[in-house]
Amino acid sequence: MPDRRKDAMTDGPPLFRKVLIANRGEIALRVLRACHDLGLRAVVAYSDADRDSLPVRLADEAVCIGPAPAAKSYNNIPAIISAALLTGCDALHPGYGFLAENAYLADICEQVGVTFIGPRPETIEQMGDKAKARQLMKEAGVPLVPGTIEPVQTLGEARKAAAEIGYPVLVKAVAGGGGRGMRVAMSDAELVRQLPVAQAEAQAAFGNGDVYLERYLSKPRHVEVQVLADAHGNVIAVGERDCSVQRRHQKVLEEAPAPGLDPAVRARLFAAAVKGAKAAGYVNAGTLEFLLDEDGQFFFMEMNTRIQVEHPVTEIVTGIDLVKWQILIAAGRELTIRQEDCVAVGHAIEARITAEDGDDDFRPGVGTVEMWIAPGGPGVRVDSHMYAGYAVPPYYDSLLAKIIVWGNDRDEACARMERALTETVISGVPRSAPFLRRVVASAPFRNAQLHTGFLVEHADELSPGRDASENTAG
Ligand code: MV4
Repeated sequence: MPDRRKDAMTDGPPLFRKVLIANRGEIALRVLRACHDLGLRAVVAYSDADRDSLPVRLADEAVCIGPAPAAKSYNNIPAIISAALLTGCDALHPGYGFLAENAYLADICEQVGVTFIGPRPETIEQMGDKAKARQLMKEAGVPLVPGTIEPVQTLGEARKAAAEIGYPVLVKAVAGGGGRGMRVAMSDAELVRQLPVAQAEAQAAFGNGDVYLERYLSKPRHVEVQVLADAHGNVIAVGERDCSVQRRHQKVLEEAPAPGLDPAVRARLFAAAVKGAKAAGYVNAGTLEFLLDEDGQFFFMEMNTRIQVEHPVTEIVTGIDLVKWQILIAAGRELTIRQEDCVAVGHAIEARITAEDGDDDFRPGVGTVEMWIAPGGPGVRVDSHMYAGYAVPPYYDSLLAKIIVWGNDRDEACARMERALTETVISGVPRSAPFLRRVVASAPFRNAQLHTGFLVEHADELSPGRDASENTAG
């Protein structure tokens, strides 16, 4: 039996001796698979709660980094660095969440001779400060939502700025994020009332009362662009994703390409993303988030300096293995993919299955998975660390599985997603799959009437008991 780890990627300088995977769940498994595809050995760092997990079982080595609470394990920088050094790792992949966007971890890695598989610490820091990121993109000529760059201090200042921007305006907390601390003002009179409320709210929530103003876009789409940038100055826009179907700022369904996007708008979006990433001196995989309005105008929101949960939809339509490229780029390899190669073929959709009851306001639940029948067949990929008998730990996010489907066109992808979600059986823990199936089967989703308020707007028609054909076991 030949060792698949010997023959892969033997051209060019050696990649890494061993990679530490400082994460858990499906993304730890995804990174492990990329390592194995590249012929690399990997060590999974795990907490007490994940001792029996699938990534630990499939890893070449595993090392315990502490007790179940993330603060003592997955967010514990000294424990993670020690694990890397003790196991002889010369690279570290942070996955997403936890320390993935922690500039300090990236910095320490550099200092102890472990390659951080991600951007430089300075880039992480810069993009982590949303005001700095906006300033940088503005200077680079990437469009921002019309508004103030600097915080507005006084009511007089705010009214003057709002009159220039044009109503409705959105008051946003400088220190905010995830939609917290936003207030809409439809008119000057409303701004007079809302500004002090927004400032007080921001002060209470973030310990910083600074707010700024933007034109309020009424039904924007969330469209983000995946970029890859190597250490030699090559930057490409791999593809865009539409992630408008969100619930309380948590993405629920993502797809690629963005339905109905005018090719000319896509070309401008890609050019803006490449320009922004170049201006940031970006290296590795990253994502620029934009709001897209109804007339095809787009505006930069923020840049994520990590691999994202929804990266597979881009992989599926482009055939580009993004996690593999993260590792190759970190090892100093030059991109061999050119911009012209980044063409979406067909359509991909991802559904996030969580241990939350989609029929009961996404009530989270813990417990042990009794039965898990994964969907399959043509055009179906499942990224999951779940197995029958798996105990869902209460300490971390409740993502159980990502179901990703491909179709020749969006209709076929939707039909396959409906099939996949119908085949899916998860028992023992609450799950969101039946709700997702209703969303995918709904007329507004089929018609791609996507915007960030989609689930709120259609809440009634997506509530349970409206779908006679539902598989109650699933
Ligand atoms: C907006 C907006 C409309 N107009 N900005 C919410 C999270 C934050 N990062 C940006 N957000 C929004 N900013 C202007 N000028 C609407 C949202 C928004 C949203 C954005 C992306 C994904 C889901 C969302 C859900 C509600 C509101």
